[in-house]
Amino acid sequence: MIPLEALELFVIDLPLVHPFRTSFGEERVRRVLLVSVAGEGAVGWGECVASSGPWYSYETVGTAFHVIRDFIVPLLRGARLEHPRDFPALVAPIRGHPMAKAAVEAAIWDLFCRLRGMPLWKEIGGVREEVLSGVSIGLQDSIPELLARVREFVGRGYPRVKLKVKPGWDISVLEAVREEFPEIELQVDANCAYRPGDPALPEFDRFGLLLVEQPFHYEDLLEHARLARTLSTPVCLDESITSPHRAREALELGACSVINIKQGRVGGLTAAVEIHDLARERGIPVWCGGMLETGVGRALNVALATLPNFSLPNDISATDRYFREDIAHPPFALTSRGTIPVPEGPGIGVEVDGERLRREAAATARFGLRR
Ligand code: NPQ
Ligand code: MG
Repeated sequence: MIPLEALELFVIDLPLVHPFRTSFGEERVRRVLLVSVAGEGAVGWGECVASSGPWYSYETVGTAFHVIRDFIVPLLRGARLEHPRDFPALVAPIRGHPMAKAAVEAAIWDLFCRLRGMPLWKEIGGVREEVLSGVSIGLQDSIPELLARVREFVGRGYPRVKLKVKPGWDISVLEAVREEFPEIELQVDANCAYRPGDPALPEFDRFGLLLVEQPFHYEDLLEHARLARTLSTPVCLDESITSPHRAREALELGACSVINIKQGRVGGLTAAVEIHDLARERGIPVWCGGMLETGVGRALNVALATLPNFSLPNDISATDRYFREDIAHPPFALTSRGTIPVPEGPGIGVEVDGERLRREAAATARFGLRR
């Protein structure tokens, strides 16, 4: 049985090295919620991928704090878990709130693996010791500024670039990027910014893109299916895939031919692996998305992306693409092969700077888990 003795929550604000802008807003500081679960002298860590506001999804740092404190902790008190995979059933009575659940599940996976002296990536059946890296570049004020950013990241060795697009910031941008970089692996992410019938959509086929990510509203699987039938560029879903159930629906409808997997968005690592397996059975490639994670969440993404069907480059960049000083150590760095190496240590393989967390946290809470 997994020894569950105490759960702690920490909210911390980490300044980003560069503002990150999407079709739903701009972030200059990453407000993060970290979860630790302690037992038998070991501590496991999880990061909640919710952000400060309900823009990417309805969850926020505030709602996740509330749901963990008032609903997940009471279910966890005295709970008997043989394996982290038993956690989703325990929290199933709570409807929704996948990011809150995922953060606690992640801390339990890390604790479980650390107690066994086992790296997490091996425990879930990973097959590689480095994962393909990629960089996501936010919306910019002008095309010259965007080109300078692409130049910078290509120069640092990123083998794949993802551009944020929205109506009015799409075709002219792609023409300019393709003119200077005719060969780089390129893909676009609209974060739901388009309406069906937008004249830019069929134009995406001119640019040799790896995929187009989440063009339409997150609830609209049918319009994605319609687009997927007419576009030769693969359609990938992100925001729409909120569970294994929804992934099955999307694949059945032909709404996508690629899936972006984020363990937080789908309710945890167990659900993420389930979606990976389902996609694999159907010949659908997957890749790991990013949520501006600290080293805690980044390490979990790296472990997840070692699974066999993660065959496209991931939104897993080096630590210094986002933060000057991470809360977890050592930082992740890019290899000359355009990959991120998988840490060797037990659990997620990074160590959290607990002293700094306690010193700088904007909020903390501690809960005993024994009956
Ligand atoms: C995506 N991420 O794939 C997301 C969206 C995103 C790396 O492109 C704060 C917290 C700001 C989470 C901005 C990337 C965010 C965020 C964008 C997630 O759609
Ligand atoms: Mg996305």
